[in-house]
Amino acid sequence: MKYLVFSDIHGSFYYAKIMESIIKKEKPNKIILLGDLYYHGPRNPLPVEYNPKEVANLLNQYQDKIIAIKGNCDAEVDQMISLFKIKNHLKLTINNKKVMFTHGHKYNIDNVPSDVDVLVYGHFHTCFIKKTDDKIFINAGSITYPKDNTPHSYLIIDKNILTIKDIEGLAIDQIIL
Ligand SMILES: [Mn+2]
Repeated sequence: MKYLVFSDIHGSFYYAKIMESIIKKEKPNKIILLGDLYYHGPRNPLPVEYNPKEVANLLNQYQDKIIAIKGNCDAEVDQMISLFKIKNHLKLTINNKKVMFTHGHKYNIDNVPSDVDVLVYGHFHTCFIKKTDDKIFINAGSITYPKDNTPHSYLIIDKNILTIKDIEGLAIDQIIL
């Protein structure tokens, strides 16, 4: 299985189109969206080509591949315009490791859910891979609004190899489960 993981699009049609070009190049089996799909949020400036409706139209074309997770900026109306379900969390088992996908505003490196080996999230707009004694934390970053000099980023999960890449396709960090 190959997954592409994107987070925090925040309504930028410009970066949604870049995301689509990455999808066409990488040909994943599934696309995991870690939340904050359409609304820019009151803490952010308006993103490049802010157009939530066009972002929804683009995402809806991939409805069969998308697994979406709810972010703190995602409202009830966002589910209404989406042809895919927006859920609270996703749990997968990869190479016998329990991997949980969540937005990150509730569960993150400072509030770790029990019974999880790997926690994958977004929300903070900074990509990283951090390993502790018994857990792994991965932030996919934000495709639209990276912070703290991190790149516009996403995560590729190809079998048990997890790679953070920038939008040029350059590998930033990698971990093998
Ligand atoms: Mn968020």
